[in-house]
Amino acid sequence: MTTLLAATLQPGDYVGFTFFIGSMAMLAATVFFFFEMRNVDGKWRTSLLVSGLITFIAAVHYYYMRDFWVENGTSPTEFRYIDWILTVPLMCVEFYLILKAFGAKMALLWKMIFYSLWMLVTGYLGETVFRDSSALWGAISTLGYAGIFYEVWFGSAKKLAKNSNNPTLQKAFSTLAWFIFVGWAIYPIGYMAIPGGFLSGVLPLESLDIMYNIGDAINKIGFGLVIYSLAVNSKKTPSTVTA
Ligand SMILES: *C/C=C(C)/C=C/C=C(C)/C=C/C1=C(C)CCCC1(C)C
Repeated sequence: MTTLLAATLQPGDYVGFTFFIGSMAMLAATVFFFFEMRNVDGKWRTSLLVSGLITFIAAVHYYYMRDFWVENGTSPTEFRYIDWILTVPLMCVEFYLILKAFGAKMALLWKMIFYSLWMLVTGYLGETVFRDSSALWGAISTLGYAGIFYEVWFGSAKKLAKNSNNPTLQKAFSTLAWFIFVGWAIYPIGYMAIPGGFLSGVLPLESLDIMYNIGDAINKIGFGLVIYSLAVNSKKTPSTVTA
């Protein structure tokens, strides 16, 4: 029992590889976002701080999750959902923060947080307590996902971005909306690998963790980088680029 856990990572353990890569990537991204806070305009610092907190919370959970995986060879479901229940609402906060200057209200933030909690709590139940009916719970969970999707593609968040008349903001917002559409869709695909799920005959159960790990890296780090480039590009105010 004194062996280093890292030493138990076996050749061919691709899920384990993605846990280790994810762990390091989250750590590196956290350092980057925190250090870059001093290089952006004051009004963007909170957004960058939140980006760093998202990857920081994930880095800590990945540290536990990779050990859990190499030790047990099973999905670290609890750590996974504790991580998500903290980080997904923080991603909603990111939307709120960038839209605040253009009239976003707290009600929008609460609505998005409610949708994400709905999505995650019901997803957790389907993955654990009611695993035999994971498909049903996955469908219920998808309603929460659909709520967030609607908000950023058609709802009030979308309208605020549209009315901002700020092309830099609009570009960042639409990239984030694509993350919600394509990046977040990775998770339900992994979930469908659970026995009894729509893809359980096609995907081995290991794909669940591979998909979740890839999804986390893309979405958490990618989201943060979009916010970062928004902050950097917003520096170029019209008065400084003319002439
Ligand atoms: C950083 C973590 C993120 C962005 C996690 C996102 C998770 C989802 C979008 C999960 C969605 C699910 C469904 C839409 C249905 C099946 C159950 C879930 C929870 C995997």
